[in-house]
Amino acid sequence: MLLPILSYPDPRLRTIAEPVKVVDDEIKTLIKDMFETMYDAKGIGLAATQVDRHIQLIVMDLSDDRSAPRVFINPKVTPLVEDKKPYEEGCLSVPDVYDKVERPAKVRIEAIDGEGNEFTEEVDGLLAVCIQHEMDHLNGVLFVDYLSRLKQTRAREKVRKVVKQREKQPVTVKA
Ligand code: K1U
Ligand code: ZN
Repeated sequence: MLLPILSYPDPRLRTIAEPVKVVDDEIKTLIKDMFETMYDAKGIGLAATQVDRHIQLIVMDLSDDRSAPRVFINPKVTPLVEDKKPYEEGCLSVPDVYDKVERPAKVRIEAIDGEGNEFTEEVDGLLAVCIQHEMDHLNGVLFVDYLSRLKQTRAREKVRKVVKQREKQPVTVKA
């Protein structure tokens, strides 16, 4: 099932997510729906906050062919280096807005996967960027918060236009 994605500046995007208590069938259905929603929106990541579910759950797929789905439940992310790298970020909750954000280049992720198993991983590159972006969502933070006030105002205007345009478009039904 496709889930509606909240758009900036919706105040629900500022909600702090609660830890997941148990990886049960309800969570597994949400994970499935979040993947469907993320793939449909052509994203590489999605936090539960963005679909108005305020629990610590992230889905991600950095592959070109949707072959590498990843689930992060109750993630803890620790920077491993002081060195910060800029990356041109986008966000499904801030459509058509892209800008450079600097984040630590290497991080440790401690999380639970979609089957309820704990894992630890040290990552860099796009995975490090994306997990920090998604962690921010779970903490009510958006990448535009790192930009100037002027850029935030422009982003709000841009999103308002995109949402208005999308509302005008006819709904397409997939076979
Ligand atoms: O959290 C989100 O809204 C998903 C977001 C993840 C992300 C992309 C790039 C940098 C950091 C986090 C997106 O998937 S944005 C849309 C997108 O497909 C994309 C944008 C830039 C590069 C790669 C993909
Ligand atoms: Zn985002």
